[in-house]
Amino acid sequence: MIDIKKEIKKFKNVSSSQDDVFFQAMEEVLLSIAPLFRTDDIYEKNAIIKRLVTPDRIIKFKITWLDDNNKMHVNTGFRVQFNNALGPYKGGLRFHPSVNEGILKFLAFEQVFKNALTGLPIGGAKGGSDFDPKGKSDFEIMKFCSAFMTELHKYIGPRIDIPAGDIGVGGREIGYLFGEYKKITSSFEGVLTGKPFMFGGSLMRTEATGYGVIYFTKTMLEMENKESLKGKICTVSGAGNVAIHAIEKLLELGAIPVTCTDSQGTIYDKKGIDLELLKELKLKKRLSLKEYIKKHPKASYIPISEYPKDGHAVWFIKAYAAFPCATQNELSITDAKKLIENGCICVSEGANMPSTSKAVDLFIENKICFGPAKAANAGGVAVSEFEMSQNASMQKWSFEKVDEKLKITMQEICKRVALTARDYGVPGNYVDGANIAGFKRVADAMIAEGI
Ligand code: NDP
Ligand code: 2IT
Repeated sequence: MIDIKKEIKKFKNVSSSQDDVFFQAMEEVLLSIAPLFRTDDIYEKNAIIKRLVTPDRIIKFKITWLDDNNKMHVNTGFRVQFNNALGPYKGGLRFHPSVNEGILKFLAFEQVFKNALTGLPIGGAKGGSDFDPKGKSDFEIMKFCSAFMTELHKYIGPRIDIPAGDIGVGGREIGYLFGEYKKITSSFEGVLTGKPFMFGGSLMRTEATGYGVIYFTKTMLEMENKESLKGKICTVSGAGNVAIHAIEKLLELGAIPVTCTDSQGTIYDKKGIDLELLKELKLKKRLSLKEYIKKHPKASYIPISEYPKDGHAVWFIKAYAAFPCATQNELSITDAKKLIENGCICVSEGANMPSTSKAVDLFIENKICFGPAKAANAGGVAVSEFEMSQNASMQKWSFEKVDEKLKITMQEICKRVALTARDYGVPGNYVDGANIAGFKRVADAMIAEGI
């Protein structure tokens, strides 16, 4: 019988330093699915582990573009097409200076299981570039997106691979990418999701990930017989697409989200975050969160230079529930200890893998209601799939219809994960539940398709 721990060690020995995050994601999945290998040899016979942790292909390309002063720049672009057993490759694009092959491999790997959990016919992929959108003019963003698509268009298509947004890529970037794809191919088709509404975007795609996290959490709290979020203090990290819409839904449900963060600092506003101001600062003007206290002098701004050692200021604030919605590994073991010490009963991940492995283990040990990213933040990609359906059938669904379908999808994911955890003897462990449920869908499809 296969020894999962030995398999993990083998992969660790051959992985490069860039692969740290990929290894972290892979190890968690492999440890969760170990029990499946004890009762049945079908996965071992079909070499499923090796096949599942190896991406179908990694595409890497050069992007040359001109800034507003006609200075030439070169960046690297990637698309990791990980697995298409369940449907065409699907997943976002990230534009951030930290992007490298290892980060995109981890994100694409996670996407495979996340997309499987939605129950929708989509495989997993991720892409992006080390391009830094900060401080760039609209024209520079447009020129970069055009240059990026000049290469990427060769590898994507509405039945092949459908990219969307992620960090640094929102409606503006998807619009420019779509425009360039159309120009090169002369084809108006649903090759990207998260498009502006006027040319095929779905209503609610912008809100979907953040709203979805809160719908998932609401169901999880009900299933675990915990008090609802109404009237409760919540902490949220991030100040981008996911964080803003998680805060919006929390406010709608009567919760009190008191924080948001960006890469430079944390805002703590005891009265509850001023959502309109946050949207104006981050979505319209793309300014630093520091500006928030100009209008709300009683709120505090904590710069990163004042963060606790090995920790993040946002997780040191007392809260009933915490929602990490910025980036990977932003919640350390020190943060997890502090959250638990301060009486936090729920952590739900809007970002991809925001909690370190040790933090996750501590949450599980302490029976915290923990919603892992691949389940809790699947609402974004689910609505992306709704956008693909609308494009394919030339329809436009109402906001209410998409919202209702999103709600049902998040409830179903939550229930599927909870029931799987119960069936495999780990009730309340949504990490194992999500990994096992996602794995079974993908692995069974791979076996049915042959090699
Ligand atoms: P945005 O680019 O809209 O916002 C990202 C936010 O996180 C910004 O406030 C940014 O700060 C902050 N941030 C980014 N990188 C870092 C970093 N290295 N350190 C500290 N802060 C950082 O991205 P999204 O909101 O779309 O994405 C946030 C997370 O959610 C990511 O993990 C993404 O993979 C995940 N996700 C996104 C989905 C989507 O539909 N967009 C779907 C599912 C998951 P600053 O403003 O200073 O740059
Ligand atoms: O991490 C994610 O799920 C996303 N960035 C969204 C992917 C998508 O295809 O909508």
